[in-house]
Amino acid sequence: MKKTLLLISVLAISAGTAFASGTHSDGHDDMMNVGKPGTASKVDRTIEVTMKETDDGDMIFEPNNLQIKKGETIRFVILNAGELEHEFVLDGHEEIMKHKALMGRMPEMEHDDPNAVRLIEGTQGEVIWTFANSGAFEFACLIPGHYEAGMKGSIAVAAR
Ligand SMILES: [Cu+2]
Repeated sequence: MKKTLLLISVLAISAGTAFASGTHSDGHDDMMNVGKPGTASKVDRTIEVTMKETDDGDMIFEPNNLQIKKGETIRFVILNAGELEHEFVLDGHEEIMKHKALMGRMPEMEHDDPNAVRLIEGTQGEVIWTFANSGAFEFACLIPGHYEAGMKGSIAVAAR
């Protein structure tokens, strides 16, 4: 009897794991111009990015200019040191602009995308990302008004 219960729970755990890795795998579905979700065990380096408001009324990312090499897997540790909610969205310029327009129409839109993290003030989160393509990409906060207030940054991915 005990053995049967144990077997069932093992099956349940492995089914859960399979599902989790399925949604977070690096299959073709997750591939974007900017790259794909990275694996924690394959992180090459960590980049810390702080989000905050300034005394001048700007909203910024610090740093706002990143240099990455094609193929690198980066752990972005994002800290919201401001007094408002902010987000970090990683994408190509066009995709950022489309997403921004969508957010303008639906400000309460919640996303659970692997290339983004939304943080309330005083909290920290992370995004692990593999930059599979060289080129110019961006990161931004798409909460209405924040991009215009300065919440954008550039990422240059150099070919090796
Ligand atoms: Cu913001």
